[in-house]
Amino acid sequence: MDLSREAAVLRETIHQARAERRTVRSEDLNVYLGEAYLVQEELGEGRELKGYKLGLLSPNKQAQMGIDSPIYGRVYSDMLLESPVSLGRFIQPRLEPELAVVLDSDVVPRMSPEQARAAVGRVLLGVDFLDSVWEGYRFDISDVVADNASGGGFLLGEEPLSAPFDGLLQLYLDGELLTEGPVEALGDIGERLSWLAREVSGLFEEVEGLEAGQTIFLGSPAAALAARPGTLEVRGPDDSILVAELKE
Ligand code: 0L1
Ligand code: MG
Repeated sequence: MDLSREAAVLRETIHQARAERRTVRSEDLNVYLGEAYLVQEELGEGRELKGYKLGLLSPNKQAQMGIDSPIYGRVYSDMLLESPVSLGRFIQPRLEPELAVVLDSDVVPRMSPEQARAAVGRVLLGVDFLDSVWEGYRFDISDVVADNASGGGFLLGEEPLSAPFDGLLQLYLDGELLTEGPVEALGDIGERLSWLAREVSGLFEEVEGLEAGQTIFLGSPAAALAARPGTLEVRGPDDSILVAELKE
């Protein structure tokens, strides 16, 4: 499908800013949300899709952005990182503690939340390295969706977590607790997955929901925090811990 002139400008703006690793000011192009997702997809052309991320989970943040559901971005193979992580690869990185699921079987549109939940293989700790081309993270909803929901990179924990998935998700840097939030704020995993399967299929005819093997980052219940070098620890349910080194 051809993009409108405004959406094509948005795509080029993001493409250039990412290529030159610099920020840019939002221009109020008034691209509608569906087209912003098309821009997101076009900007990922040629990269290997490994899953999705959910963002803007909190109803307060959604209301500020004029939406009433989360957004999603795409997770490509080059975004799955390992320690040590060099922060120099990003433009203006921020960190969020998250949970992620790896799917054992497909989640097709119209599956019930219970069926979607049954498709979950492993639940893992994760870190979302947000990165945005938009100066100071000032954007409208279409800007941020087109820019892959500020998707920069991700870390995944190694040990699968056991239910119940409750308590806190906490992020420490050099031993200092910097941000945290309740796992409960992530919402029901089955509902999130069945929603996401419907959304990706509704917009892209060639996509039949979510596929076995894909990793879905479920979003964060904690405020994002500017990244800096140091020892990163994420602590979560079941005494789980993910440790990584962040370098300049
Ligand atoms: O992962 C997220 O929840 C962030 C989505 C985009 C909004 C932002 O960059 O803060
Ligand atoms: Mg996130």
